[in-house]
Amino acid sequence: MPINSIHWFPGHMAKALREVEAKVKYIDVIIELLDARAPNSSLNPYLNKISPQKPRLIILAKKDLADEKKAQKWLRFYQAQGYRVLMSNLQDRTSKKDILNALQPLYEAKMVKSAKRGLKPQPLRALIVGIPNVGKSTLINLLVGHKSAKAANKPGLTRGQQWVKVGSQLELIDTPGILPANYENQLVALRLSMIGTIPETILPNDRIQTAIIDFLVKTYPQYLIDRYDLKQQQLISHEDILSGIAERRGLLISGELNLIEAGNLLQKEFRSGILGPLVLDEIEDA
Ligand SMILES: Nc1nc2c(ncn2[C@@H]2O[C@H](COP(=O)(O)OP(=O)(O)OP(=O)(O)O)[C@@H](O)[C@H]2O)c(=O)[nH]1
Ligand SMILES: [Mg+2]
Repeated sequence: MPINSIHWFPGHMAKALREVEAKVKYIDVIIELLDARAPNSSLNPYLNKISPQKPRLIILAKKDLADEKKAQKWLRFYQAQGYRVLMSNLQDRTSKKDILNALQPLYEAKMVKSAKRGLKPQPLRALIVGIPNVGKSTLINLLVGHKSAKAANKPGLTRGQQWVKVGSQLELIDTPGILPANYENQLVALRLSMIGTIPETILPNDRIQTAIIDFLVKTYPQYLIDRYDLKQQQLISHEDILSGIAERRGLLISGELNLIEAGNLLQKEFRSGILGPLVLDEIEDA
């Protein structure tokens, strides 16, 4: 299947953005999640258009799977644009403290504003947004934990938006804003497919696996050599690489090396991070 047959629905994008836009009115800060392995590809460029003025905390999630040096370049890139930026492993409970610390100055600014108007301190209100599978629910669980009670519906807000309390200083809208990925950009769609952040059906597996092999050979050849005991000279052809993997793992079909299974295995291990930490987007792509 040619890559330009990727399904693309501008209508979905418009609807999702309208939903986020409706929530943005009630919040003080947008927490935007990006995948640290694809800090450019996992960005939804239209978010900026609907809320250019809202303070934004960008979290580069899945830090544990990312090539730290390259991800740090992206962190500095977004910082230079004036955003607060953090890199986190959302599965690590200690990340919560860093996130709350990053929001603290915004809370304090809100407190000062409330005090000037003679009001009691109000919690900072945040909306978590990001493309599918980037870690939005994991972040909500990290912040809210198990003990936290749901805040009551607040009268005065249209349709009684549900808020969840995080201590006394922060409240989250309990449903995160799901932003469509920018599938219309073919390179973006390919990279998100490689890390498994967009649905399996967008691109066929052999197309994804070809891209994974090309990327590894070019950027992280040692990962292939180390994980599958390949020789440098095997990295020249895809068939040699897949044959080497099938041989090493005993993947056979009717007595022959099963290259399809070898490709599937590589894809699975690439996504899980077993091969090693990596970043797909080069800073020059920005
Ligand atoms: N290694 C790693 N995995 C993570 C991290 N954060 C989330 N995940 C995993 O990524 C997967 C997707 O996480 P979710 O929190 O369900 O993502 P989501 O954005 O809520 O996804 P949708 O609800 O489908 O939009 C899950 O398997 C999480 O366990 C992280 O920092 N590191
Ligand atoms: Mg979710």
